[in-house]
Amino acid sequence: MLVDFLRSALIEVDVQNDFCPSYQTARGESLPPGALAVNRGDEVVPPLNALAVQFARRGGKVIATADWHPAGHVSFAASHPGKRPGDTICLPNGAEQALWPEHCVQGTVGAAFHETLDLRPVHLIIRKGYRTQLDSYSAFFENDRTTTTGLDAYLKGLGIGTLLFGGLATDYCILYSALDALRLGFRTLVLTDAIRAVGYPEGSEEQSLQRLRETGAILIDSEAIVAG
Ligand code: VGL
Ligand code: ZN
Repeated sequence: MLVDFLRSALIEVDVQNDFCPSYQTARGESLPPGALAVNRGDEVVPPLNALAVQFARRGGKVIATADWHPAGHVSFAASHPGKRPGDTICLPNGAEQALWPEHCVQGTVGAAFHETLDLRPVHLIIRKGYRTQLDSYSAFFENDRTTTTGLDAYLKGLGIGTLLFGGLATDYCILYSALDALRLGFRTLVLTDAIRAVGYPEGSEEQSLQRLRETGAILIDSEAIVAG
């Protein structure tokens, strides 16, 4: 068996409206594209839903993460006079911070999970990036590399050794979450049909997949898990 469900968790990363393109809700309303819409971002939902049901049924854990920023967050270009999305700034601690459009502001429609994401099988929701001066791409550590979300301890406490990642976006939150997972000693699978990339800067999707492969992640189609 590819995955021992009892010792595995599915991590559904940031499947939120602001990362999704325009779509029709179940009530027939049209939602505009999210503030940081990822091309075909909503396509991650069907494979994630299918796998989440399998996980819940077979005793695995399902965790959803959410980017959850306060208004005026350090990662918003609008918080820095004269800066635009795509620019970078140097933080007081010397680290580089990429600047984005305002996105996933706490409590807004943009920060809500995409309405087609099935939350019934989800055991735990991890919110990240909710400190004004600190961004977080990884589900494990905020970008200062020391502030923990508690996810590592949760998983280790349950004896979970294998993680499967899907969601948004390949070149940011998936990349940094999966790299941290590898560093923390988890067997790390990235679901190639259940991720989509921002694609900025150019080539970032291919570079991210390459880096994940080189670091030891297993890139695999989610159907192989369901079938296996
Ligand atoms: C993300 C950019 C900014 C992500 C979050 O979820 O990949 N990307 N904030
Ligand atoms: Zn963000």
